[in-house]
Amino acid sequence: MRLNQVISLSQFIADQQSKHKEATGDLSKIFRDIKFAAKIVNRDVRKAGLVDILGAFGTVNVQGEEVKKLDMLANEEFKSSLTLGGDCCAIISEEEEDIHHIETTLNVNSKYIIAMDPLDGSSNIDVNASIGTIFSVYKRISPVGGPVTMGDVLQKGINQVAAGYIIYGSSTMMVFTTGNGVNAFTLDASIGDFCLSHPDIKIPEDGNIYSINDGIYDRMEPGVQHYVDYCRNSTTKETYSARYIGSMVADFHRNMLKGGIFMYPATTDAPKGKLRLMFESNPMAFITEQAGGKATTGHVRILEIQPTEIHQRNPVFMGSTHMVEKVEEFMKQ
Ligand code: P6P
Repeated sequence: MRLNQVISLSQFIADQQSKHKEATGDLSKIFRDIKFAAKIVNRDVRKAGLVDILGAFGTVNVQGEEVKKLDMLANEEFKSSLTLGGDCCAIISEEEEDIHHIETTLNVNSKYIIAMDPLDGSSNIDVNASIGTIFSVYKRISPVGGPVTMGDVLQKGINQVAAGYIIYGSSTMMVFTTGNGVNAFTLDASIGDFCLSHPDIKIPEDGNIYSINDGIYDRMEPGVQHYVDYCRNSTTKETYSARYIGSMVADFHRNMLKGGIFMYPATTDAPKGKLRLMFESNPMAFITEQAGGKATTGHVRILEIQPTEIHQRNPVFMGSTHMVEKVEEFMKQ
């Protein structure tokens, strides 16, 4: 691809910013910081296979340094980049119990809050399966300059200013929305930048891929079991394929491009499901809806849920609209 055909992530963000006269450029700087950390995490993830050289978690490597688990490393990388960038006043992370307040002179006067799962699916690293970073951007509600409150971080998903993920797969891609559709950028290591590769992604209304952990079938509610049975016994005209690798970003990304439904239902032993509202469900639901799909708990729109706890969980059904509506029908019966 000739250089003059490439739209870099930085250029795209600058173009988007120019369309909003009121934009201050702070959100563009948040994306700058996320992009920087993503490139560092990408480098570390790609080295993970060299654990014998680098040393496994909890050991001391050949340089005499403590080796951190990659998800903890990713958490530190994103926190560090967002702190140094100066435009984020607080972070909530799947890796941390409470709000991480950023109170440097610059950051304390910024208006953006980040919710992130720094490295989702990290149990897949050892088997070299795709993993990802998931993030949401919110504007604080309480006055800038004061302490960030729980009300600032526990906002409904409809309040997201932006949401995205980075997938560390056969290629490294950054996929995000700022409320004007979904665009994907692929990292070109030779120039060290993300380049627009999938403009204006739309999820097909129908699909034939259903993604769910079949191993929890017996613990699912009957309506979800009936939908899985429906997919398994599909007639010749609607042949379904089961695709599930146990890494949400990878399963979600495939379904978004090809059409399909990703499900993590409530079970008898986990009545709220497994996935976290603030770090997985809300960002992926925002992206889903912006790409023309549907994202619910099987009963209510995910983006309308009023959070009450940082780490709360919820059942997840998201992807092709007609497939989500179909499972909701079974769940109503
Ligand atoms: P299970 C990874 O641990 C994760 O949070 C998501 O990325 C993934 O979709 C889900 O859990 C897999 O969970 O119970 O099917 O292994």
